[in-house]
Amino acid sequence: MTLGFKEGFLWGGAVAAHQIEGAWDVDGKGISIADVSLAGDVKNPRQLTDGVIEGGNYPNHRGIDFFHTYKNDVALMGELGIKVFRTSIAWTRIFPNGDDDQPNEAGLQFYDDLFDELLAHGIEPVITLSHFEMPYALSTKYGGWADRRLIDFFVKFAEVVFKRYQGKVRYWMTFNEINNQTNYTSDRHLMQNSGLLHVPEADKERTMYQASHYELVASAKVVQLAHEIDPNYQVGSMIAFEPYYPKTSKPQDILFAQRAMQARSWWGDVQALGDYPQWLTRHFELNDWQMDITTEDLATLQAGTVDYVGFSYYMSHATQAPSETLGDMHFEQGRDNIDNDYLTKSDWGWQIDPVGLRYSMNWMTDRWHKPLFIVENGFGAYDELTAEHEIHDQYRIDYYQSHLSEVLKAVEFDGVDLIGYTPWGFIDLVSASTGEMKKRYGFIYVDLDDMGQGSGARYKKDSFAWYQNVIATNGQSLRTTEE
Ligand code: P53
Repeated sequence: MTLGFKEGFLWGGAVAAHQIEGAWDVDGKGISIADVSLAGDVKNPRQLTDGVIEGGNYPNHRGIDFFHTYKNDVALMGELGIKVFRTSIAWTRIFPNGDDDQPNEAGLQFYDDLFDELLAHGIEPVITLSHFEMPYALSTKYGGWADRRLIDFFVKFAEVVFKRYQGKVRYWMTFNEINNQTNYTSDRHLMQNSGLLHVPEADKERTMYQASHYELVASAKVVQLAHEIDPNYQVGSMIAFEPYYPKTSKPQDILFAQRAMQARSWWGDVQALGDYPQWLTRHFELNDWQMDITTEDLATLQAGTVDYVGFSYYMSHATQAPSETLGDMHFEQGRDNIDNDYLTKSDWGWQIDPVGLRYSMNWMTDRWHKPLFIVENGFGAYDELTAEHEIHDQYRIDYYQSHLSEVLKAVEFDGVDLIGYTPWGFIDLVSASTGEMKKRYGFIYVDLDDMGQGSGARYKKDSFAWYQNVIATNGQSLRTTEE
């Protein structure tokens, strides 16, 4: 019997291309949907512009300039001791418009260079194919993922990179946080996930489901294609797992919380089990939506289930029944989320819940019967840089210590099969939800502010040495500080 994390456990760090690379228009790169998202903050949601507007503050145009600094940053990763580095391939570096005939060689070369640099430091790349950065032209020309033709464009992109990086990459994921569009009343989520622009209010929910369906078919095709190209390829889903708790033990609250879980996680059902859940098929019927879901699609979904479940975990939610009778239950995230009195929140209002991570790991394992890979977890916080260039981020260490302790319990006591752990933003980067730099996640501080001002210098935070030790001891160091 092994206790603790298994040998070869994949300790790592995670980022996404558009949040770090910058160089948004360099070497033939096309405009991505992230490139038309202005900066916002905790109170003001990011606005999307029609094309790139002169003088706008577009933080993803800058990122942390990783496109130019990656050699230095990879050396820091080596020092941290990570075994895997999760990033994405910016689709627009390879196919600037998404529907181009030929891939852009300069873009392909950049990732060859980056992957070679990583491998030279003993770090294996883990790659997300689509991480909130699809080609903007696919939105304007086709209406984003609401158009079936996007399936072929995506499969073509995947085929190019699967062939090109064979031997350099083993673990892939198809769509980042594919289920974040549960929050379909938010234009940002419709845009980030599916490139959907200006959808009429009354049609948002249906459009979200239709776009999701095409993404799921594309995902299943790509899983099969990966296995044909290289039987060693492991392709995962990527679900933003946010469990829902009932406010009370009142049966109506329990039932409604169950619907909330179903509504947020059905993408995982399709990707892991190959089938639509019955409540959702019924939901389509009750709404009289003529969904474009063919028998051939259903066969594709069955044949293209994922090898592992990749997921992010930041927070849990609570909810309560909106009525006593609960007939045709309709969950709407923006409306139905309530505070959990037992939890505290980050400065951005995200409820901190380490136990919820163990709960989630059990829930997913019971339901999906796949190995799990925690590909994001972390704490966005304001950091203070001292005059000596130090950052005393004990709050971040506390967050990781408490979450990883629960992960260890899930592995050790509950027998969950976990492949690896890649904390989000091992280096500070541009926030996806707000576009801020000051919502910092890293073990490494990047001296840049929300307007892109600063030296760009990298400084190790206190959490750097802490995580370094966790990796070096394969998680055994987590035990010493436990009460
Ligand atoms: P930021 C919302 C809720 C949960 C995860 O988020 C989310 C989001 C963002 O829409 O995104 C994931 O930067 C995502 C990353 C992102 C990270 O979590 O808003 O996969 O791209 O940066 C953290 O604090």
